[in-house]
Amino acid sequence: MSNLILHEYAQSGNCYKIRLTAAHLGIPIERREYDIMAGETRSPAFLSGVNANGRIPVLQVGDDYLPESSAACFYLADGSALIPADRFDRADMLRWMFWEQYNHEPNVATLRFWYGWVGEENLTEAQRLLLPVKREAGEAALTLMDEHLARTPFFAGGRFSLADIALYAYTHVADGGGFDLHHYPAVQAWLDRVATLPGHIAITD
Ligand SMILES: N[C@@H](CCC(=O)N[C@@H](CS)C(=O)NCC(=O)O)C(=O)O
Repeated sequence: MSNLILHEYAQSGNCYKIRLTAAHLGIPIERREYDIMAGETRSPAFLSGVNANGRIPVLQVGDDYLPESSAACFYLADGSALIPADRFDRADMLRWMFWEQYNHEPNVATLRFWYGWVGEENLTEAQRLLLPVKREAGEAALTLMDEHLARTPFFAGGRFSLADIALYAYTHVADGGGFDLHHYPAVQAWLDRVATLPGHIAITD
């Protein structure tokens, strides 16, 4: 594999997904930190050289740049046991990763960011109006996860996969967005299951 550099903001769950995938696979990655609160991913150099979309994470593979956390995890895990061999299970893993990006992250992670980084007092009027909408959608996502995990130990194919990594990243810190995980016992049991797997690393590592 070419030399790998992760352009990141370490506390971002999206960046953690890539580090966690690499840790499970024993793949070494060089890390380069950007201060998103200071707009470092919006500089002309970043936009023209790293990601025209102005966001981290970006996995640099040799001279090529791969934005989007799910794509980067898939690149690292291609051909490994983190991606199910069965055709249906592989598609089902992708289903949960797409769902994470559309139904989970924009609610669970956004509230964590608004409360923990922006600060409630600094929210715009538009953001303030969205607070109950995102709370309800985040709770719906956690409820759906809880119902699924009451029936199966992991998200896809009954085994630990990238779907679990993608969903673990922001779920385990959902309390930062004001979500009470005690309401979701199957999610809590799954979080413990994931955190005790060999190769696991914390978001702070
Ligand atoms: N869908 C993208 C989301 C990337 C994203 O939203 N990154 C945020 C941090 S988690 C960011 O770079 N924010 C800084 C900015 O928008 O300026 C992924 O999964 O990688």
